[in-house]
Amino acid sequence: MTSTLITVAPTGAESAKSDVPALPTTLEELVETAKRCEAAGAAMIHVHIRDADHRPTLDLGLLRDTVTGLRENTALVVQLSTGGAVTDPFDHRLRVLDAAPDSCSLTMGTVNFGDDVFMNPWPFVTELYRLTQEREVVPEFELFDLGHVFALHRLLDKFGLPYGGKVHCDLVMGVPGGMPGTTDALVAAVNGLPDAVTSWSATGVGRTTLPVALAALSKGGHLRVGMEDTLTLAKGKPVTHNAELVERAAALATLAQRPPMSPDEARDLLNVKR
Ligand code: KMH
Ligand code: ZN
Repeated sequence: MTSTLITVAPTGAESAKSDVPALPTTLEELVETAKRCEAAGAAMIHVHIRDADHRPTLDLGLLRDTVTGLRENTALVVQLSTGGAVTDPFDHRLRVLDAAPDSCSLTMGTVNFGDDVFMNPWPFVTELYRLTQEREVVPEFELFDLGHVFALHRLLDKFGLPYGGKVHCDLVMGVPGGMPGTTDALVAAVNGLPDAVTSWSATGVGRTTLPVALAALSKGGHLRVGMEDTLTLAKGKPVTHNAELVERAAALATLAQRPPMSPDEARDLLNVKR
């Protein structure tokens, strides 16, 4: 392990633009964010988009424009969220693959999500997985809980490897309802990963961001950071641009003797379609 994949998740579906004006919600803001985050060390972008009223949407035309805009302006690996918002119907979430991203998120089970429920029943998980294989899109398995780790064993045993043959996971920690953002939980999850896993990253929501990043680096993992998961750099210090979180992650990774990898290295790591 010589370098670190830094994924930026700049927007998410949970925060309102009116509450967080620094959240990139237009295509112009997203592209500007992507360029600055790439310069700061990000190699992949995890994308949720918003409509003209800054509300989460899975509109296919906007998704396609977003993939095009990011490809034209950056070299980042483009990963579209198939999680969307907790209110998005399954058919809209499946349709995300029609926008032909390099990668997509694929959550391995249902999880309580604050006061809501993020629904990922097994038949949906398997249908989405088969679709990624058919469309040649590399999934990133989102693991919010230890049970999701073992659901990944079941999925790979039954349906085989993803497109490209690599298996990349992201531990999403500290969601109220999922596994906590602690070193102990991270180690338990990583120790339970299937042998077929070739790389993994971790992200800690809210104040678990730093402990999770440090634990991930020391356990040999990669990093996901961004305003989807974290809105403050420290108590009372709001993030004013996603690049600040990427810069901090890059500094930590460099300190750990594992500097950020380039988008081309990330393409090799994940074996996305060229
Ligand atoms: N917004 C959450 C309900 C993903 O992008 O795949 C789901 C989420 C996971 O963010
Ligand atoms: Zn997401």
